[in-house]
Amino acid sequence: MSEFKPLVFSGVQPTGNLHLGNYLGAIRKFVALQDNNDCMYCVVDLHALTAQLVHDDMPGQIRSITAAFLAAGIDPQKHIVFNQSQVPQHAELAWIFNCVARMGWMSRMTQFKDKAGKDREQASLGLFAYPSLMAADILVYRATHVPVGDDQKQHLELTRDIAMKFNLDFGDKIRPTGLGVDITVGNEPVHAYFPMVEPLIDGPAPRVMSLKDGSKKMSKSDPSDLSRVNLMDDSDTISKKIRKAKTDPDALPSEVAGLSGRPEADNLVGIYAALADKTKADVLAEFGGQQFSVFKPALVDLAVDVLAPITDEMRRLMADPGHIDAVLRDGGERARARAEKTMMEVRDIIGFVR
Ligand code: AQP
Repeated sequence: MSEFKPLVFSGVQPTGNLHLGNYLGAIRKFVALQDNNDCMYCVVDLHALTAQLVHDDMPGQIRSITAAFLAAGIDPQKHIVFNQSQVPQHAELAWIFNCVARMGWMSRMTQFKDKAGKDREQASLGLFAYPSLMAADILVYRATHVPVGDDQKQHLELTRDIAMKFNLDFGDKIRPTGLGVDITVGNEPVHAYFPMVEPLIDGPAPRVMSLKDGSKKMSKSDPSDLSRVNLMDDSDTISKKIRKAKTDPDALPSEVAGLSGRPEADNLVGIYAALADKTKADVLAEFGGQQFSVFKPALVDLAVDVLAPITDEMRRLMADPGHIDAVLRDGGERARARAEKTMMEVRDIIGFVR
C-alpha cells in the first residue's frame, strides 16, 4: 500500500438530547462530507457508560441519535451508520491501546478533569480510558479524517500519539507484513500501520457556547435547558431560548475583530454563520450596527428554518424503531467486516497465535 485510503469516521454519544452544538460541530459536517468521501458514522454507546452506568432508556437514546443522523441527511446505504457495541473489535483494540498509551498522556486530558470533577477517586476507570477507546473507534478502520467539535481536539492529538507509538514500537514487525505505509511525521520517516488522523474542526462554530454563559460550552449535561437549543425543540421553544440568550448592551460590530471580548455576541454570530453557511464577516456585513433586538429574531427564523425539517423527520423516524434497528444492524455487519480485517492484521503484527 503506498498511502492510506481516505476514510471519514466520527461518533456521537447517546447520552441525552442532541443540541445545536452537536449539530453544528459534528452532524452538519458529517452530512457535507458524504458527497466526496467514504464515511462511517457511529453511535458510540460504549462511551455512554462512562457518563452514567445505568440508562433508563438506552435503546431509545441510541435510536434517537441514529434518527438524527438520518434526518440530517446521512445516507446509510452509501455510507455506514452503526452503533459501537455491535462491533466488539473496538473494545479489543482499545485494550491494546491501553497498553500503548502512557498514564501521563491520559492524565493530561482536560475532558477527564472536567467530567471527573473534584472527586477523581470516584471516577470510573472507563471515564479515564475514554480517549483510548475513542482512538480505537477511529483506528480500527484506519480512518484518516475525523469531523468533530473543537472540544475533541485534544483527544485526536492523543489518537495521533497512540498511532505513532504503535507504529514505532511495532515498526520491525509491521515492515515484513507489507501492510504498512511510508509516511513522514515532522521530518521523520515512519513505516506506519495506523494513519496520523486529521481532525476536521474548521467552520464558524467549532465550539458552540451556552446561550446563558459565553464562556461555557453548550452541553447536553448542563442543568439549564435554556443554555442550549435541542434538536427536538419546537419552534416556540427555539424562539424563547434565543430571545432569552445572554447578550451585552452594544450593537453588533461591522468587523469580526469587534467581537473579541464579547463572547455571547461572538457565539450568536457564529451560530448564525454556521446555520447560513456563511462566514462571520458575511453576517456582520449584513447586521453590523444593528441591535440584538433585530438580530435575535433573524436568528430565530433561520434556526427554525434549518432545524424544523430535521426535527419533523426525526419524529417520523422515531415512530418506526424497526427501521432504525435494521439500519444499525446492516451498518454493524458492514463495520464488523472492516474492523475484523484490521484486527486480524493487528493480531499478526503483535504475534498472537491464531
Ligand atoms: N458545544 C459544542 N460545540 C461544537 N461541537 C460540539 N460537540 C459537542 N458539544 C459541542 C461535538 O458533538 C460531537 C458529539 O459529542 P458527544 O455527544 O459525543 O460528546 P460531548 O462532546 O461530551 O457532548 P456534550 O453535548 O457536551 O455532552 P456532555 O454534556 O455529556 O459532555 C463531538 O464531535 C463533539 O465535539
